Amino acid sequence: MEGGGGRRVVAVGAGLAALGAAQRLRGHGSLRLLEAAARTGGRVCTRPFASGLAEMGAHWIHGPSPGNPVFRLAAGYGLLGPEAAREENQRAEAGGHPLLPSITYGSSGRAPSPRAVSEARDLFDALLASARAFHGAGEPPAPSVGQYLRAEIAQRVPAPAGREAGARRLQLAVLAARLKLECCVSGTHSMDLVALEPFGEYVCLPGLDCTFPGGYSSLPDRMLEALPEGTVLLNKAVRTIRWRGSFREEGDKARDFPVQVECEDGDTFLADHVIVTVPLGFLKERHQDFFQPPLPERKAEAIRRLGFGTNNKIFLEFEQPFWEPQQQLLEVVWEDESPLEEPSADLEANWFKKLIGFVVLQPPEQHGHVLCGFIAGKESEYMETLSEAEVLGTMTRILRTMTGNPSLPAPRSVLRSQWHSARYTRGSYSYVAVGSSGDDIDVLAQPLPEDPEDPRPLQLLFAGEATHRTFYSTTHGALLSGWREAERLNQLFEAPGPSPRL
Ligand code: 6YU
Repeated sequence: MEGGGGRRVVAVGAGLAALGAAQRLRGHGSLRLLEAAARTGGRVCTRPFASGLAEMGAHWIHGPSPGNPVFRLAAGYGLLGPEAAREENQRAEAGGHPLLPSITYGSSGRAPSPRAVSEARDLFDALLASARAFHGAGEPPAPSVGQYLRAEIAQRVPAPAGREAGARRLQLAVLAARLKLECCVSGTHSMDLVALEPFGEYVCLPGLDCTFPGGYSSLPDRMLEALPEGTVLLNKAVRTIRWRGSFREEGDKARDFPVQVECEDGDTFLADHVIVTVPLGFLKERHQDFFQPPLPERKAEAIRRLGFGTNNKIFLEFEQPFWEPQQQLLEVVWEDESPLEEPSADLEANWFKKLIGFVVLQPPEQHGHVLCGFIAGKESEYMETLSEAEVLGTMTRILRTMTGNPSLPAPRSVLRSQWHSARYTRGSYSYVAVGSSGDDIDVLAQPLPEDPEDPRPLQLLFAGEATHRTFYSTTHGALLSGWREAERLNQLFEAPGPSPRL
């Protein structure tokens, strides 16, 4: 393959963006995917846990409906359950959140009034919808989603006198919990970091979020099976991409390539085109020395400005459930918290208060009695530095407090994700941060060299979730970005003109 004629294409990474590009690329001479990890799938990563499976990364298909390419692909491979296939399921508008029957626990160990909880949530949902409406508005009322929401909350939940004070405190505590949930959704430490004006540019597709009965990894596994053997090289971390060069293969002086990809193990790959699909977190940390020559300033700026934060999961396996069979989401409200007050900066003492609660893995016959907690931001990054035993101990303490049952049995086992420590990811997913906009996403996606008349076009192409303007942070955004870059190359290969230099 290496010695053959035709265009040589290398993709860096083997997550959904790179696998998607590999699926769609036509007419190339050779294609190699170089993946740093020992597995494909990237941030789609299913692991065995308890008697079932745990999704360490992507969990749901967000908006499983015909407009979602991950849904179409997964359905075509027969990877989805009967629920997802139902037409009503595909038509339902859930506004980007999985809709699950829930119960709310208060930090005092007493259940807060369901009516008060649902009123506060309705208020929050209305405010969030109004935050999305500023997209395209010249002058948004605040720079960030968090500042806007807090200003609205201060106005709409005024300080009452006397007996009402307790009800207001609960309302504020529920609103604080909702803000933390949004941090998980946006993959950020604080909604104060998420830009208000572009917030509504993210598109929620219709459909009730669904999971993969055989694990999310069954999708990249199937995509991999369809590729010729040897296309993906695992444990092949790329150290440097040299572009705008003139590189020759030993023993083949006739042909020169504009790009050389050097791996950490010393192997090199020459290419006409390299599709870079590494996560934005990796680019933020490494772009200066990863590309030689360095990226143009405009692209480097976009990398710096766009946001990339951490959302982690904590799986807990129980001998017996302490929740009712119909409950699928256990939410946690810290009754002394308020969005109008600064959260504690003492991570060691308070990291666990950022946990939003737990999703119950379904069905129990497959998974056992397993809860999946979600935690975002710096607290989540701090959690990554603790031992599993420490995480399990803290989770046991929280659950005993919340349920008001000091002898609640401790979980039998624990498993947590550590996306911020992951060297080739450095966080969970992207968001449009204060000071950036959707234009930065487009700049990030722009191929190089920038000059369309360059005689050696499309040396570097950029794919990955953070390069999709309306579906960033999702698996469908990643897949579509890979298809987009493959199509860009297909058009080049199929364009009339001089045949590839051999
Ligand atoms: C979704 C969901 N979901 C939870 C958690 C995480 C993510 N997402 P990849 O990283 O996959 O591939 C790049 C590869 O490159 C990788 O394998 C590296 O090892 C490799 N690499 C890096 N450096 C290299 C080098 N030097 N050399 C060689 N190789 C190198 N998405 O649709 N549903 O439920 C979740 C969730 C904990 C971490 C998610 C979810 C995000 C997706 O997982 C992610 O976007 C894609 O898998 C990325 O694919 P890729 O190919 O781009 O990169 C308004 C507004 C709000 C906006 N947000 C709303 C949606 C919220 C997103 N959902 C999150 C929720 C969960 C639970």
